[in-house]
Amino acid sequence: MSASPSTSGYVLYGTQGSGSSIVEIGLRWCGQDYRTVHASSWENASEQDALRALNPLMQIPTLRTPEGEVLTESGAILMHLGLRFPAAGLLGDDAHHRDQILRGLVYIAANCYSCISVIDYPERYSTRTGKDDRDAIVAGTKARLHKHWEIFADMFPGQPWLSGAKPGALDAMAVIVSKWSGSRKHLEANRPALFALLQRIEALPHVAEVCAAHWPPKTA
Ligand SMILES: N[C@@H](CCC(=O)N[C@@H](CS)C(=O)NCC(=O)O)C(=O)O
Repeated sequence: MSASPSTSGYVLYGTQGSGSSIVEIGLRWCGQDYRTVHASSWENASEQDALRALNPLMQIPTLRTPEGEVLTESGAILMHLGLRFPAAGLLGDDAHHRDQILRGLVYIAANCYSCISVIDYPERYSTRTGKDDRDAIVAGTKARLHKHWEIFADMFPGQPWLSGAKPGALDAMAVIVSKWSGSRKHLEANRPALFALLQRIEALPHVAEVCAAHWPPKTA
């Protein structure tokens, strides 16, 4: 991930292919300058001490605001950006859409992103250490994750975007979290309308740029 020079803007801790991409989309939609710091819990050759000092969970995205405040939790960071830069419209343009965007952000964080953590680190969620036990946790959690996306699709129809008349915070969160653990493939087969909407979100200018940097097209 390339770092854009900034001395006074936002500082985003993250790495390629991770949830820090959610915040990059939000920052770009708000026209905010930011600098990235390469850090993750799984890359020893990254700024792990600095990340741990800001976020003891060592999770990314972790964001330092221009004022030096530390923000974690992707949904909360998008809410912060939406409230601070209302003209960008991340939280919609009326109370009804705002309420549904907040609901959707918490839904994805609580029901989808949380499953990704279990799938990535099943050993954290079991007292059993055998491979079969881990495999069973991963398989069960993946099935539950896909169910959660189906329910999301039924509850949050595009109007025409997930955030309402314009793409916003819910679109940024959904487009990235749905990239993991076979969710898109599952939606393609089971909820094609949401799958198509996610493709449209991914084609939006700032989203396409961020996704190309985080998931570079494979060269044959
Ligand atoms: N609840 C957090 C979850 C963040 C999260 O799980 N991030 C992953 C990367 S996409 C992470 O840093 N995992 C490392 C770990 O848990 O050790 C959020 O919504 O931002």
